[in-house]
Amino acid sequence: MAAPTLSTGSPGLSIRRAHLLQAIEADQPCGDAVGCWLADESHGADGLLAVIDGLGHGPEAAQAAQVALQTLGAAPERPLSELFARLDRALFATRGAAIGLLRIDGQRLLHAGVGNTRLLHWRAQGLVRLVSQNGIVGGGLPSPVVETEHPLQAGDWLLLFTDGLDERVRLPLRLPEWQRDPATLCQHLMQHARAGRDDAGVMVVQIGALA
Ligand SMILES: [Mn+2]
Repeated sequence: MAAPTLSTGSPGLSIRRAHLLQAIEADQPCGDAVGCWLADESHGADGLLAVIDGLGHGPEAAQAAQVALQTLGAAPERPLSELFARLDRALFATRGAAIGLLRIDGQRLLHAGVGNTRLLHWRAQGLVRLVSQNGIVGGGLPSPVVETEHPLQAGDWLLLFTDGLDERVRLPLRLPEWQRDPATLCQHLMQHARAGRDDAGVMVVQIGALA
């Protein structure tokens, strides 16, 4: 598990994040993956977040997830629709994947998702589910890939996870320990929302105000 990181230093929003991946078989690679590429690691929250579920599980799912990570990492600044086109081409030779992407751009949150990944925008007013389109990245995209825009502000959380976790998870309150250490929210979700026999992956992102 990676330690959460804190970025500060420019006008706008700050980001702290943590993630947790769990393969169903301890001796197998995990077919789920998450990625985060910030425009400037030391300044603010602007950047790209990804959650990836290589279809099925085991080495072939893990390979699809790694190809997706490499493809996103090569040009994370590109528009979400272009990233999905690149991903669909790159994953054609693999088993394919479900992928959800979030772009943080100032106080705008852009979302596009294809396949069965889950993205929750947790605000003071409650949980907002960002809906993905049906399809398999690498198996022909929906046309068009739909991008939606949402306001983002300090105090929001973003929860990105695969279908190894149940998106009906209830989060009635924010525990102080989650605010102190987002990794504890990853652990909570893994313990309380694990669903079925599948790999599971979750990344939590805490949006704050830059000092
Ligand atoms: Mn899955």
